[in-house]
This record gives sequence, C-alpha cells and structure tokens, in this order.
Amino acid sequence: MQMTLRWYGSKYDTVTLKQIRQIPGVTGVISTLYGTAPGEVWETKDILALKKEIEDAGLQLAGIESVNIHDAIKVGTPDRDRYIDNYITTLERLGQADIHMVCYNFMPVFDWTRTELARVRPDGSTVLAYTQEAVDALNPEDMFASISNDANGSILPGWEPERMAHIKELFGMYRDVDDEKLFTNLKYFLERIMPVCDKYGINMAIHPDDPAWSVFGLPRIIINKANILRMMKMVDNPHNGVTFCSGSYGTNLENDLPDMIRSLKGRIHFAHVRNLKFNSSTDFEESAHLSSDGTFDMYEIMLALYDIGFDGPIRPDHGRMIWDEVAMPGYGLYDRALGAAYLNGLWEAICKSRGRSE
Ligand code: DNO
Repeated sequence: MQMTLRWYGSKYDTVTLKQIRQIPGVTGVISTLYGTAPGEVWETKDILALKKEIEDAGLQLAGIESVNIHDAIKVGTPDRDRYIDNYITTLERLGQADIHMVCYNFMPVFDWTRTELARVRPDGSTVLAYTQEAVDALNPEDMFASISNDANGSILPGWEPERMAHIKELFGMYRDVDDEKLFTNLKYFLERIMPVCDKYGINMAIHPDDPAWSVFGLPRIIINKANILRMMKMVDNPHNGVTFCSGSYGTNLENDLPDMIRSLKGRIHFAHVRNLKFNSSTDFEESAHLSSDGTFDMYEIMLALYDIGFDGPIRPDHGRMIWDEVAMPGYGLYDRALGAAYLNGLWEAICKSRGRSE
C-alpha cells in the first residue's frame, strides 16, 4: 500500500505540501481540481500543473478524489451522454498524464452528510458527528445552511454553494429515481467509460454513500456488501472497483468491515481508513483513528487489506480538530498525521509478523 493524505490544492487547503512531506511514511497525495464543477472537462494544463506542483514538493499524485459526476448522469436525463463524453475526455487526459486512480461517488444531490461539524469530545477536541434525529428534524435547505455556517470558511466537498442554490430543483430531478433506476444509470455510465479505463489503465473507485442509508428520501445504493458485489458483477471489469471507506460503510453497524474487504479482493483500488464511535445506533462521532477510541477494530481492518494483497493508495480520513488548529472540518493536519502514523505502525507490525516486507 501507499500511504497518502488528501490535499485540496494550495488555493483551498490550510495544509501545505511541505507539511505533508514531513509526515513519516506519507509519499503521496490524493487531490483534485477543486473548483471545477461536475460535468466540466478538465484542462490538460491544469492537470499537469497540479501534478508538477505536487512532484516539486517531493510527493506523488497518487490519484484523484474526485472527478464528480453530473446529476444528469445519475438521473439518466436525455442529455447525459454529453456529460459522459466530457467525463471520458477528462479520464483520457488523466490517463495521458499517467494518473491511474479516480475516486467518485454516485450519491444523489448530497455527498457525505453530517449533522454537526464541531462536536466537543471529553478531551476538548472537536469532531464531525451525525444523529438521525437531527436529520429527521431538518429540511435539506436548513441542513445546507447549518453545514456551511459551521465550516470554518471552507467549502466542504460535495456541498458547493452553486449546486446547493438549486437544491429544490435537484430534488425534483430525482423524483422518479429509485434504487433500481440508480443502479441502471450507474451501469450505463460504467459501460461507457470502461473502454477508456482499459486503454489507460485507470482504476475507478466508487466511494460509498455516507451515511449508508437513504437521507431525505433520496435513493442510495453503495451501502452494503450485497449491493457492492452486485455492482462489481454488473460491469465485471477489474477497473470497475471501489474506494473502501471504513467510516462510511461503518455507519451501518450491520456491515462487517473486514468481511466486506475480503469479499472485494482485486477490486479495492483505494482505501479510506478511519474509526467511528457510536453512542447509539443512530448517533455516531468521528473519533481518533485508534481502535480503543472508537467502535472498530482497526487492526482487523488493516489485516484484511493485507490479506487481500491490497497495494493501492490508502489515506487516513477525517481527523479531529486538535491543538487549536483551524481548518476545513475533518481535514486538518495534526490528527490526520497521527492517523497516518498509526496506520503505518499497524501495517509494519502486520507485515513483520507475517514475514512479508512492507
Ligand atoms: C468526505 C469524502 C467524500 C468523498 C466523495 C468521493 O470527506 O470522503 O466527499 O471524497 O464522496 O467522491
């Protein structure tokens, strides 16, 4: 595996490449052209400039998170082919730039959803948290307002104000889209992009829906083992793979994370590894990465990745806000650096105890 950190670009991130370079064992970053809208074609010069900036800092651009999917593709409107053509052009340009992993999601309207961005924990750190009760009490517009007021001035991924300004219209578009329709539209999209992925060796890594159930009545399909295996089978190409995100699949306590990892051998192209602490089955917060601070056994998760021979990029995920850092919620430097060091430690111990070099 290759340990990486997510980085939003020098215009948007409070964390610098120099700081990332100094985290032991982190050799790459996962980035994006933050600021491009879903459906836009990415310019080669922008891709190459991003790559050069990262390489000049002594790091590798290990993959893209995300090339976002236009709602026309998810809904399956008549103009979807135009947006898929754009997506294919972007993939071609990424492939030509020697970039081979692309994370994306197929969540209607919203990307990931949290109800609190700064819940205070007993140690004084603040974390992202979710309660179903809070979602049930809100309408989507209020949810957007509370999230953007709380974001330390940053734009959270998937919550871009330009899209959220049309939230009612977006909900309207999905009126007739149920789980089956969403599966069909995902299949159509994947079948169209697989030839370019084959040509350039691009691994597509779908991110799970977070939380792993329907929010505000919208369909959500990338939520459990049965659905993800269905997706792998419906377009049975190794480039059709997943981002295994423990914190997203883990929102549903019925998901057995190590078992899911083992069932996805050969198809996990990217891993987000983080812990959650459940206070009840509908109230969870994003604890430190350490097993004893949360609900998941992080050793078992890393062991399952080791057992399937996972060799893609991995990153610690949302960190707590500690040591008075001010940053995009979940994406500060300090706690993610602690997470990377911890995951590296688990990996080294697993490799040594199994007699394999790292
Ligand atoms: C949240 C992230 C997601 C993820 C997208 C992938 O912090 O894990 O926003 O990047 O769902 O497209």
